[in-house]
Amino acid sequence: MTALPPRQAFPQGFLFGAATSSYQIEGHGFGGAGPTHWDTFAATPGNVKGAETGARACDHYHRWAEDLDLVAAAGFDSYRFSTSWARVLPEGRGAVNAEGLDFYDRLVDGLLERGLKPALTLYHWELPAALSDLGGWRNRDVAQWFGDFTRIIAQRLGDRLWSVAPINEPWCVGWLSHFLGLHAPGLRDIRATARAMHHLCLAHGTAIGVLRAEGVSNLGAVCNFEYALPAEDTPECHAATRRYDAIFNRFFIEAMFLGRYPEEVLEGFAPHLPKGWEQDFPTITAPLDWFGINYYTAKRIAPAPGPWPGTAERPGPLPQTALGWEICPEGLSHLLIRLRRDYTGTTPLYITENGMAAEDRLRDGRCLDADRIAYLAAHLQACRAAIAAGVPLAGYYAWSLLDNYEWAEGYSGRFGLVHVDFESLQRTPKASYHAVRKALER
Ligand code: IFM
Repeated sequence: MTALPPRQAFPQGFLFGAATSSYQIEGHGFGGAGPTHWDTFAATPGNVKGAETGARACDHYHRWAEDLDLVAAAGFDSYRFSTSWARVLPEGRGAVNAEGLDFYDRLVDGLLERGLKPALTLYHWELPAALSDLGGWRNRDVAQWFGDFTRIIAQRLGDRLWSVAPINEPWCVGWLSHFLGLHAPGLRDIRATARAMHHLCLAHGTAIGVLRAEGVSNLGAVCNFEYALPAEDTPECHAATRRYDAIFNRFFIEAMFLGRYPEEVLEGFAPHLPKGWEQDFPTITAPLDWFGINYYTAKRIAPAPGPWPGTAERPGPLPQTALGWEICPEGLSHLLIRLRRDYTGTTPLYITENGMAAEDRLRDGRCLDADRIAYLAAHLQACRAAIAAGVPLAGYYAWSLLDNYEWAEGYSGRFGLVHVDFESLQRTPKASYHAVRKALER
């Protein structure tokens, strides 16, 4: 069986963590949280496998202490988690749900008691339904609403957080949810997409400004990236790949670091962006202390008939995960080297998510996920290759601590280092968890 590279194979101080998100594990039905657009999206036929929701999920809301014990016992240095906007502000604005804020307060203290660095993401996709009613990410006011939510969190938790990022994977919140319609709110509309993607950038910059004003430090951003390759070596495939890459990989990082949107995206977005969008870049480019990269897969791109962007995905030759994602660790080193060169320079980088879905089953009380160990080993080696090439990579978070609610896949996409039985809610560390624990020994 492949072994994970040990802690000692990385530079001194390199940080290892496990990542989760609120709606995917907490149990949104507990503790007075307000409804979110994921609840209504899931309740609409055809959107989510089995119409499953995060109402109970892993019941982390009640079992958080046991879960943090698992993080600490694995030898991780940090835990990446998120705050649910609707748990703290059930209507998205106005009255605070004290029980919700207290929950995160206990969680942060619980992390510190266990010697774990709390790495917070403010928003990991569960928009309060009341704000969705007002247009959600399509409404420019969302930046201010998000800023107000950020201030509440900063004032309560800011003194104890190790790091903060405003929004997880803005591509998913924008493109996947408003253009492809595969995540809440399930729209397929270019005007909605252009506006949502711009407002995500504005909300990101607004939140960074609020956090700095509240004295919170170590602020970053977390975007997802795919290694985009032409399906064939033709000019048409190369052109389609450039468009795909500009939308997926360049839009947000280019806005944050260079204060512009890629020309290839403006070809489609220009008529639909909100008036005066260019004036928002001073807010969007608020300086960052670090940048987080979520990486899972490569994509083979070909042209497609029809309107912009005219791109299609083709199957590739590499082995795939249970969700059909090609396993391509070299794509990670390639992206890291490229992002450092084109955007982030000396800014420290973190892998804020990386992992794979597998059809994990318990047999005799054990889950032998050798495929996940091989996946993690190969991607950690890709990190080492990037470090050797001069990339200032400072840490790696595995996605995810627990099997959890995998959005439109319901509970079928298991990404955890720890198996969760969704009937009994029993946690069972998988072989990958034990492999991580061994690799992280000091
Ligand atoms: O489960 C998700 C997570 O919420 C965001 N990044 C990708 C993961 C796997 O799909």
